[in-house]
Amino acid sequence: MRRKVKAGGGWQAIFYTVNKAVQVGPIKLWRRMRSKNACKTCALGMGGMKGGMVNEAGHFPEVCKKSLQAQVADMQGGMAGDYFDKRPLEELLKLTPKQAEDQGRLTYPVVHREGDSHFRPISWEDALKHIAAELKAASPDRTAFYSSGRSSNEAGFLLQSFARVYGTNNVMNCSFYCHQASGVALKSVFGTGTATISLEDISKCDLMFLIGANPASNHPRLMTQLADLKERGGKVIVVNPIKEVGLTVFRVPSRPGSMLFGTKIADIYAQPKAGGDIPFLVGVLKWLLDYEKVDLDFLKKNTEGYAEVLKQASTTEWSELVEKSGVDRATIDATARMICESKAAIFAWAMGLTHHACGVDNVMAVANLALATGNVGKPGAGMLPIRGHSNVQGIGSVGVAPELQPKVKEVLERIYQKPLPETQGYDTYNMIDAAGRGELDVLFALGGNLWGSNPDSQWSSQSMRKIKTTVYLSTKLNPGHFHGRGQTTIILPVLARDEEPEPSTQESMFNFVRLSEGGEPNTPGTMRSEAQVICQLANLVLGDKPVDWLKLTKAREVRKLIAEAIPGLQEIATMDDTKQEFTITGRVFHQPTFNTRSGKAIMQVTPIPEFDEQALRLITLRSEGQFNSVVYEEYDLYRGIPHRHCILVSKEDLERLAIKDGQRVKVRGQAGEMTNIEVIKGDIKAGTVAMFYPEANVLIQANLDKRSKTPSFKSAPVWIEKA
Ligand SMILES: Nc1nc2c(c(=O)[nH]1)N[C@H]1C(S)=C(S)[C@@H](COP(=O)(O)OP(=O)(O)OC[C@H]3O[C@@H](n4cnc5c(=O)[nH]c(N)nc54)[C@H](O)[C@@H]3O)O[C@H]1N2
Ligand SMILES: Nc1nc2c(c(=O)[nH]1)N[C@H]1C(S)=C(S)[C@@H](COP(=O)(O)OP(=O)(O)OC[C@H]3O[C@@H](n4cnc5c(=O)[nH]c(N)nc54)[C@H](O)[C@@H]3O)O[C@H]1N2
Ligand SMILES: [Mo]
Repeated sequence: MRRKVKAGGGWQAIFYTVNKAVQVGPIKLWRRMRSKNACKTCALGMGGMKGGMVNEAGHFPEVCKKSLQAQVADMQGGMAGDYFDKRPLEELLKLTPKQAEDQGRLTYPVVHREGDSHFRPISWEDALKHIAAELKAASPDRTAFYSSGRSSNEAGFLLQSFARVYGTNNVMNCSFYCHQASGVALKSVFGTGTATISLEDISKCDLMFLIGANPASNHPRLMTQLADLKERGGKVIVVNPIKEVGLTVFRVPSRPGSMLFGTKIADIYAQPKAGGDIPFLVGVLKWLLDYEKVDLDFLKKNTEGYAEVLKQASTTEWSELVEKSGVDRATIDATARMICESKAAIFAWAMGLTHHACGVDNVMAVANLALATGNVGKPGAGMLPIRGHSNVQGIGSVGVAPELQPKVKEVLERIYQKPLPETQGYDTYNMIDAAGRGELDVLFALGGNLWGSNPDSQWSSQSMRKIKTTVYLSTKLNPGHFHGRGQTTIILPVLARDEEPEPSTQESMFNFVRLSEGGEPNTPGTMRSEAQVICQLANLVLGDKPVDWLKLTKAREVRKLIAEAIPGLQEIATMDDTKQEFTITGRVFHQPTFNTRSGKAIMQVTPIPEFDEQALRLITLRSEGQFNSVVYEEYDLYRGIPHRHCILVSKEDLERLAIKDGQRVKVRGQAGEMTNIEVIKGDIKAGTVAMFYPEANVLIQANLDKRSKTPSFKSAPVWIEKA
């Protein structure tokens, strides 16, 4: 029998917590959760100098099941010394994401060479020597440096500095597959790529417009904020093709009333087709125009380009907007009415908007609506991209991206006494593409699972196999280590941030910079800190002049350089002594003066995207029990999906295709197919289906947004075939 909960949060989260605490020892776990380190999961941010489970407003206890999952997983025992002797590559290639995660902590470096039957242990010294020799032999433009968003600002800064002093701009981070579309859109509209609000603003808004995001699973602590908003009489509008149970009713574990009765979250739940957000948002704007509810004074004073945007809304027919969005007139009208009744609205979104070939336009369409109602540049209102990894924003801030701001480049050239490369660096997709063309000799990956996050898994495997030397710095195994192997593959075991000998810093999605004090690993082994590994390698490749890289293993020294080079991060230089955490200045807008040349927001017309109407649109998403490509639980309790090889299909599509709930089918995509997939009937918009990432990446052909280079992971054409 399939289990499905009737509300998000609640007892299941508490039972899970107790269960996990028993596994690793409650006292040990409590100490680790309360240690002065930034939380490892999402970028909502908690922990740091105020102690674990405390948010930036100082509120305690902030608890979340995901945070525990990540913590317990890092506290697992280490893999046995003969682990790899006992398991040939053939066997490792069969590990599922969950199995790979459950093998335990990596505690010693291993290497695999093309043709070997097994990975085998290698000493740190030999591993680093080998990597250094390969880097020295390679031309820098044939190498690439990737970082996930879990690493610290210090490790990220060292990584990009090392890569650039060595000679390449092929530096990128996971945000190219994540919020890059938000960054591009926000930068072009407001002149800044991040949230325009602070955490405090959420407690001042009276409406949250939540589009293309599932915080019930992925940012659970945001649900506490939404429950509070509801309690003080505010409203929530959800726009999502899937009726996510946790966005309907949520039981906040730390609130007795909410636990008992559940807090109703969505006042309006609009279900567009996947990729149907632009016609929906333009429709809302059209209603506001029709009823003279657009704030024209605000637009005239504070924006450019509004006339064209309003003209698009007034000249597009209702029939087209309703048809292409999949949302009926009554829901569009109600949404518009609720927005104009609000005094301060926050517009929040995540991957449901960015993972499309029209990702940048999607975010611009939200910005247009926020501006048309005067909801940016005042307290309690503004734009909130709900970020992914705990330090993905910081990794971008410190320059782990193909392009540096000219001023940052200038300072770095002074620090490192060397002109830095002028070439256009690879973004994430380009990097795999270059590998496929045989143009990559070394790939250095600081965390993450590049293979698993990439569309078209088979193509990724084939492309990555052509890289001469691939290096992964990881805490635990994932299938990417094997399927994304190079001709030589080296896996280096690293410490998590709360185990590092040196303090490190992280930036939340509210531009708040936290200090993590580090700590001791729970598992014995030869793991090193990420920063240490980068410095040691840089020393072997570049020597100690003009920069003494080994001196930079002292995090305080790195923070001095970050403060000098990165605008807004000056205070980081003295953090070791002051322990003062801070908000990066110039990003939060409580006045409608923006960082663009004219100081005005630049509104832009968002064309209505076209889709292949013959195909189903596939959304690939996260289950309730996973963190990106890491799977903790096979069952998705929130959606009632019993395992990972399922496809969520609407009642209408089941009838149209004459298939039944529970039936096994073949799902065909542009890049590949998956067989023996169980059909699950669910409340999802007709024409749209959903499967789990990363497994479903075998189906998806890379169809990139032109401006952000983000693949359309959430509107990929697929076809269901009866087995
Ligand atoms: N527990 C947990 N927390 C996480 C993560 C995790 O994997 N697990 N991952 C972290 C990372 S890196 C990220 S980026 C975030 C991801 O956070 P989310 O973006 O919330 O994650 P997704 O599961 O990708 O879900 C996106 C939501 O968008 C909806 N959606 C899909 N397509 C469309 C569309 O076309 N229009 C609209 N309006 N909605 C759509 C889906 O139905 C789903 O509810 O979470 C971070 N936090
Ligand atoms: N089809 C599809 N594809 C997607 C997405 C989707 O929704 N659908 N989402 C995209 C998104 S939003 C993102 S952010 C990317 C995710 O891309 P990545 O960030 O590259 O991938 P993760 O799965 O988060 O990486 C997990 C691995 O990181 C390592 N790790 C964990 N903790 C640490 C640590 O402290 N230090 C180090 N060095 N390593 C650590 C472990 O080995 C673990 O297996 O995937 C993208 N790809
Ligand atoms: Mo992400």
